Formats: sequence, C-alpha cells, structure tokens
Amino acid sequence: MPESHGIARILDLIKNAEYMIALTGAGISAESGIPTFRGANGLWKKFRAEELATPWAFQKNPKLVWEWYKWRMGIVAKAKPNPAHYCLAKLEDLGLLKYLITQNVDGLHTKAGSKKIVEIHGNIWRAKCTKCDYKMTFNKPPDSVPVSCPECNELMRPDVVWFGEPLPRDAIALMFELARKADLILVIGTSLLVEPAASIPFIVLEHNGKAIEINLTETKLTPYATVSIQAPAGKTLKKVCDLLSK
Ligand code: BV8
Repeated sequence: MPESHGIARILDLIKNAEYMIALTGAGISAESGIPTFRGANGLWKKFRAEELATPWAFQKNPKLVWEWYKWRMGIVAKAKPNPAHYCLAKLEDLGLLKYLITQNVDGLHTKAGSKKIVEIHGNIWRAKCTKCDYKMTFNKPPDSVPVSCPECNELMRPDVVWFGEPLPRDAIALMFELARKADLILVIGTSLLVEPAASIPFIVLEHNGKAIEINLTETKLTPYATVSIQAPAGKTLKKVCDLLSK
C-alpha cells in the first residue's frame, strides 16, 4: 500500500475509533538512539537478551547483569523522545488514544508526556531488593554495580520483568481488559516475538477490533492488520500527527 494511502487510512481509522489503544516495542525508541533487541545493531555485545535478562543469569552473575543494565541506562540517559513518542502523547491529549501498553523499559513515553501508560515489562530506572521490599529509582546510572540494598544490604535487582518471570498481575489484568475493550490498536515498533504482549493485538482482532501496524519489518500481525506500513515510526507518526492538527 503506498505510504500516502496508508497514512490517510490510518487517520480515518483513528478519527472513527471508539476506543483506541496502542502497543509499543523497542522499535519506537530506535530513532531516539536506543538499539532494539533483535535488530541488526542488536543490544547485546556478545550475549542475547534471553541469556542475560533472566533470573538465572542474575543468580549466576549479578555483576555481569548489572553491568549490562548500567550500560543500557547510559544509552537511555542520553536518549530523547522522538516524534513517535510525542505523537502518541498528543493522541492521548486529544482523547483519541485511551491507553498505551509498552514493552519498553526506557521511560521515553512518560518523558514525551503520555500519562495513560502501563509499562508491562517494568522500568530500567527502578530497582528492587531481592530480599526486602525496598525499592529505589535512579536518576542516573549507578556508580558501582552490583547495587546493594541500603536497608538490608542484600542484592538489589533491576525492576524489570525477565524472561521466565511472570508480568505484574495488575499489568496483565489491565492489558487484557484494554485489549477486550479496544476497537482499534496501534501496534508500533515491535517484532511481536515476546509473550504475553504479542497476543494483545490478536485479542483486539478476536473482539472484532482492527489493527494498524507501523514497523520496519513485517510481523505475524501484518497479514491481519487493516493497515500495515513498513517505515520508521518517528517519520510515519509525525506525518499522522501533523495531518491531524490541520
Ligand atoms: C512469561 C524487560 C510466564 C527486560 C523483556 C521458555 C521459558 C520461559 C518463558 C518462555 C519460554 N518460551 C517462551 C517463553 C515466554 C517468554 C517469551 O515470550 N520468550 C520469547 C523470546 C519466545 N516470555 C516471558 O518469559 C514473559 N513471561 O511468559 O511468564 C510465567 C508465568 C508464571 C510463572 C512464571 C512464568 C516475560 C517476557 C518479558 C521479558 N522482558 N524486557 C529488559 O528489557 O531488559 S522483553 C524485551 O523484548 C523488551 O521488553 C522488548 O520490548 C521485548 C520485545 O521485543 P520488541 O520490543 O518487539 O523488540 P525487537 O527488537 O524484538 O523488535 C523491534 C521491532 O522494531 C523490529 O520488528 C524492527 O523491525 C522494528 N523497528 C526497528 N526500528 C524501527 C522499527 N519499527 C519502526 N520504526 C523504527 N525506527
């Protein structure tokens, strides 16, 4: 579908939606300079996410896992929201986007002004104690890792959901409730490889909702999306929001 037709179709769907939600992944932050997980310039020096972002990896080598998160915090600290993040915040301000489900832990949606957000995989700037219920929020990467709990001196861990860990109960309940209610979902910058997030668009479709996909590459959703545009999210959503303000 030529991009201009796609954009016009996206605008039409957004304007006529009763209850639009969005699901975002690492691709929406790519134009902010944050490498995606599985892209060409993947996030890992020599490991894969599934071998580092797990409780077992942390148990085996907490220093290595903390070093990886400290490295990522350094990248995220320099990153700014891009037009895709700002457009979703504007769609929320206009009352067109009811809720944003993000798999990202970089906090850029909040920085862009979005408020109705559920960070289903946690947030890289938060840490929690592995023993007591102490939690902390960093405003810059920790000077030394691994980080110890100031309360009980046990190990702190990043407050993110690792592979093999369940998502927070309230996040799961909310994201499935939203998927059942939505008649339109904007799916942006995700390979849809990680469950249970990857099921969200299909639950919307199962409830006779429609899906719009903006992603550099095709995914398992592409054949079922009403509109699927393989283009950068920042560039595409900037066009959508510019036309919306006309
Ligand atoms: C769970 C936080 C059950 C951490 C992340 C075996 C054992 C255990 C579990 C499993 C298993 N097999 C399968 C599973 C389930 C597993 C899973 O799905 N694995 C996958 C790999 C097969 N899921 C889980 O483990 C989940 N928990 O199932 O619990 C349970 C229940 C009870 C008790 C115990 C267990 C937890 C999953 C959460 C993992 N944590 N992140 C951290 O960030 O460090 S996931 C991680 O991947 C990120 O959150 C990331 O967002 C997410 C998904 O990736 P994407 O966002 O889609 O990123 P990706 O790079 O893949 O794609 C980017 C896309 O953008 C690409 O398509 C690219 O083309 C596009 N793009 C690039 N640039 C742009 C662009 N698009 C537009 N514009 C651009 N400029």
